Amino acid sequence: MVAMHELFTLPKAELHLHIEGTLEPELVFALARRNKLNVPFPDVESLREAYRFDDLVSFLTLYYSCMDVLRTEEDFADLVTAYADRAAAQGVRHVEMFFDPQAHTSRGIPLDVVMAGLTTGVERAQAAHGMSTGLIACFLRDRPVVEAHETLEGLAPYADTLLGVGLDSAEVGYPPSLFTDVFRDARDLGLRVVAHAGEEGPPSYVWEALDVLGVERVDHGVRVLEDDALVRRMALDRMPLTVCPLSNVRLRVVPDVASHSLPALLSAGLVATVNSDDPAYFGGYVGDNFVALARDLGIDRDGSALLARNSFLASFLEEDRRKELL
Ligand code: ES4
Ligand code: ZN
Repeated sequence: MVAMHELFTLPKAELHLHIEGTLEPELVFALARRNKLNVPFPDVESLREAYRFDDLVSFLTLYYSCMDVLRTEEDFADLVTAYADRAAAQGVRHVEMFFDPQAHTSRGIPLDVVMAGLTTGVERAQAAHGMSTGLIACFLRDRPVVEAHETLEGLAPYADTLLGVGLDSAEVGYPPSLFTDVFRDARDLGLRVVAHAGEEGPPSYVWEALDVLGVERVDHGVRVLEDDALVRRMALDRMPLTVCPLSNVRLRVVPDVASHSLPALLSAGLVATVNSDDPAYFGGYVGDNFVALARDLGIDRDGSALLARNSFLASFLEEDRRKELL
């Protein structure tokens, strides 16, 4: 069996990572102290104990509540630094990082504070680890569509700093087509577009993400296997999927890693990648996801190398950097 250290040193790109989902309980308490805030848990252990979820929505409740400790530019910069240090130790050479502007602006944190902090953080990651980065702003699909439009207006001055936009939060009941106009405007600003689809939602949401939003990559997408025509379409287009095995287990999309459909996605000819999603909440960073796949699904050295290669192919890297990393 392939050794754990080999999977950690294997160079890879991470393409599905919510920076707010890297907030470890220790950092929640440290930032609360710095900002003179109360945490509604007595200590780190009891907060970590609360990281047990029944589904996506039960996770999101805790995820949005913990991020209340993120207040200042330095908080956002430190969050990115803590992630980059851990990710670099697990072989991440390039990351396309999601953030949720509305989760901050809706509680009174100005977008310029968020952007300045994240920018400082990614500059530090580049300097410390030679890690390249892209920022992807996600719209919260369970909030009013008009708010997504306002958010894109707020983001427009940062279009040069941003890689793209995405769509996340509670999926079922919020089909991608609600965001048709927002995504058209984002594409007009020259932004790359992705969306979460087919995590808990049906294959029809993936069709909409492709045909209506014009996404260039599908986040999660594990439910595409329920629709043969969709699988054929995505294989033919080499449309990448950002799969998050430990997330799928923790949010009960699948019962365990051993029954994950990643091998079936690869056999169907899809460009699947492995990612950590919200590593502080789901029990591991991207290297830990590779280790779980090796242990529980028997993914060997060649399989892991293919997944790492797919991560660079599915990235939005510029060609010189892609060649350097491949
Ligand atoms: C998320 Cl796992 C997942 N799905 C949808 N939205 C999210 N936001 C943060 N993590
Ligand atoms: Zn996600």
